[in-house]
Amino acid sequence: MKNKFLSIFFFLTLCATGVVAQKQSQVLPADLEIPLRYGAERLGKRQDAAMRKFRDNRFGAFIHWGLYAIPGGEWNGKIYSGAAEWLKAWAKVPADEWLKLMDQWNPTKFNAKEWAKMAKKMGVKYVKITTKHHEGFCLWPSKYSQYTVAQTPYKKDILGELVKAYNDEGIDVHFYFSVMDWSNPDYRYDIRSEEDSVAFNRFLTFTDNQLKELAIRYPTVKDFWFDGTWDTSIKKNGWWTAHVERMLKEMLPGVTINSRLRADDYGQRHFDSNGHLMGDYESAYERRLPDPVKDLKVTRWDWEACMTIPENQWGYHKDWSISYVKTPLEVLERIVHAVSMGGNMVVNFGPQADGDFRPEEKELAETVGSWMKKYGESIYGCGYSGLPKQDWGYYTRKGDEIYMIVFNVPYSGKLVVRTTKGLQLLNAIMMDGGRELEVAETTNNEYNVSLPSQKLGEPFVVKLKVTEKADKGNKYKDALT
Ligand code: FHN
Repeated sequence: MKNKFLSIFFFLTLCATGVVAQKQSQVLPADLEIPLRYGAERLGKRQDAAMRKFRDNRFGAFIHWGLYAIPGGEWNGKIYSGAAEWLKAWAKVPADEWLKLMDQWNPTKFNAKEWAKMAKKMGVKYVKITTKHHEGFCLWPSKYSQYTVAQTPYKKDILGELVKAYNDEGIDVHFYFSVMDWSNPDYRYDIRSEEDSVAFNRFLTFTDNQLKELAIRYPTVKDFWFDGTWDTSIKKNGWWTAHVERMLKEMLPGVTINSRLRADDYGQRHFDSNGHLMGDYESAYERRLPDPVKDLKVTRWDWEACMTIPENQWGYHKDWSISYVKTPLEVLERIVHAVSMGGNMVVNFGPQADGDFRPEEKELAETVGSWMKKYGESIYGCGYSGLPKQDWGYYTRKGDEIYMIVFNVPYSGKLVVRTTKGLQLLNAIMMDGGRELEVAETTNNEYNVSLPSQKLGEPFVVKLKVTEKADKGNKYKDALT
């Protein structure tokens, strides 16, 4: 298994950068479509209430918490700069030795209610929790594995406590689940023999059992976010990914599932061989975002991006000085960028082994949270505006209200708004304080919004009231919902 880590990591990077997914999003003409048994379950965006809630939430937090938080990127005195949750691979630690970390799992500062309060204050509408990462350690007492919280000094069902605490604060819970499992000897990277096939089928049954267990134990879960699904073994078993999507949707009506789970009959991932999105939303934008001018095609489907605060640390790493760490402002800009293109954004947190969060993460949660408190109206329930991007920042939109989220104030103090044909700007108001701004139409479909002369400080929002006369052929109009 070990010697495969490197190639897996390269492939994983391709998946993470979305190269694999993006290449496959060219839709074939209907008469040339290839018949598929395990392709997309549906064409176009899902429009039911659960999906609308997923979309309207827009802003979420990711929690990567597992045994890797204990060494925090250091093994036998050496600091590894790769992602902390991959330390087992970087330091070539055998599975049985790695899993001995369970004896040290005792997060005495863990307080689910405090975590939920922090999330609420940050303004996130949902939290994605790693139920099980690649290492195989389960945050719930799974009866199908010996590597769970129940077998640690801590003993308690962490996942159960978190689901309850977040739900009590009105926050949706999504489950991250890694199919690839380094603790299970039946896992295979490829199927090359009858023995591989038998072992891998046992593994798929084990995975089904764990998924059913999660769905039964925690029925309020709103979403399953699959990871560790890039190996040839899984691509050769596209039927299984389609089966999992159906199984979970039958067990939990309304549940949403990410595209990363899926492979079709020919092993195509995210988008099937006919170019149709599989699962309910595209999930390949990891630590990067679509270009706001060139990549507008993403507004045709639902999508969710996720990002780390340092360059590439998901689990807790004790030394953040090894890479660039984004400022709260940079994180905020990425959230706004995603929403402006009709996507969701999930910001990752890697709690410490003692159950507390590092100071940088607490500070970020505070700063982003106070901005959301003032301007969250321009994020939640908002999406793509249909207007061409301008240098001052990003637009988001909810019906006849367009929000200008301003990151760069031009020297002129005037914000250019170029509208699409038929869309008329009625007024412009500073969201903070409610002051009406002067609007001058400069040429057809172009306006200048004059900012007040006082210093503006943090990114701020101008709310535009617009009216749309008729659809004048805006090709992304469908994306406005
Ligand atoms: O290998 C994982 C990584 O540790 C992390 O969980 C991210 C989150 O999107 N997913 C994988 C890489 O794509």
